[in-house]
Amino acid sequence: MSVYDSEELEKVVSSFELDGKVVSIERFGSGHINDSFRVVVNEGDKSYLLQRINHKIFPNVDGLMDNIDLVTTHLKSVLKNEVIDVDKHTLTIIPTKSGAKYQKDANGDYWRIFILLDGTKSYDIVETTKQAFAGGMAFGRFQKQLSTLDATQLVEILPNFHNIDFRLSNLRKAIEADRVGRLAEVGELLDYIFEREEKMRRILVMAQKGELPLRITHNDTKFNNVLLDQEDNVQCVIDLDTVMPGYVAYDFGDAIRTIINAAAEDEKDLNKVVLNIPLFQAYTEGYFSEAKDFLTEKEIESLWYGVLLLPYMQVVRFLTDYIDGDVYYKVHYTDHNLVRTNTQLKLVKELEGAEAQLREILSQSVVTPS
Ligand code: GN1
Ligand code: MG
Repeated sequence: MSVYDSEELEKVVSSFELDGKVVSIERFGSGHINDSFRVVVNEGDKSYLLQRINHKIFPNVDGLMDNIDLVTTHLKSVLKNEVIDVDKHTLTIIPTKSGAKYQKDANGDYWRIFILLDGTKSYDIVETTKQAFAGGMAFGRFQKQLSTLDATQLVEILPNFHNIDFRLSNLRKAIEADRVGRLAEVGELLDYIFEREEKMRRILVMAQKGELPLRITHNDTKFNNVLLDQEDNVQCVIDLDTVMPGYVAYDFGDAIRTIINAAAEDEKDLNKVVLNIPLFQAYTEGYFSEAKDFLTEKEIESLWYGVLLLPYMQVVRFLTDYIDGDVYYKVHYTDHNLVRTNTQLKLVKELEGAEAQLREILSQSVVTPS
């Protein structure tokens, strides 16, 4: 993780248009990609979220910020008919003093600031069915609100992001190169992954047949990317870096991956990686309460494939990064990516074991009004 001294950070912050004098700047959040800081000012009722954009991963910073601007402007225009304080329900970009959406510093790093929504809660592990239901509503509503934005205006900021063929091809390249000599440790995992290759291509196959509409999706629907208010009602969807055209099943599956797992994404004790099925049901009901009207039958059919695919895709991605020598995700200890791989793999196995039960809940939730 990069280290910054406070002078550097203050200098960066001073190029933005903030309401008040900066009192403190502290590390914030648990993202694997960008570096985040909370900036507190001495006036007004706002704090700010300062982020260093990881431009190795997002080389098109202009496209990235233009996407977020388009999306948040659209969401605000929809929200203004529904809520009083629009800025509490979607991200707000704070421009620099010269009116830009980000600031480049002398080291070539890119920085941006959003309003930080104080008084909200986010969860790495979901605790109650109320939270899970709210998460389902949040992402269902997000997709619904963006269904009226022209998808061709958005840049495909990370091409092939959820394309499993692309992810498996990257894994094969990593295996071939074996850059840091870790391949010997991962043999059995590879058998497991490649045995499931065809099964995990179902969404791609449906899409290739023209059965799935391309919509604007979030593409990083981890549960901690939903902010809930103090009473655990939906407040705001955050982390809009990967918003781009995609299939709804990807968002559904990635959310379920974090909701249904009773343990953390990187839990070392695999006995703790078990399914919390009531949370699955609650999320699904929350999601359908918002999304039922616009989803097609084929999209509804694809949701289950997303549930299996997204944890599997994380297995492939974490393992690729482990073999490559940890060049993509932040890691907090040597084997972190391997631990993440094993945790997600255990989750895929659990999901496969509960397939009949989970699919039954899915089809019940779509017909039951919530
Ligand atoms: C990364 O930004 P963050 O940490 O929420 C990753 C996601 C993964 C996630 C796994 C741009 O998200 O795709 O699902 O880690 N983001 C990118 O926790 O690769
Ligand atoms: Mg992210």
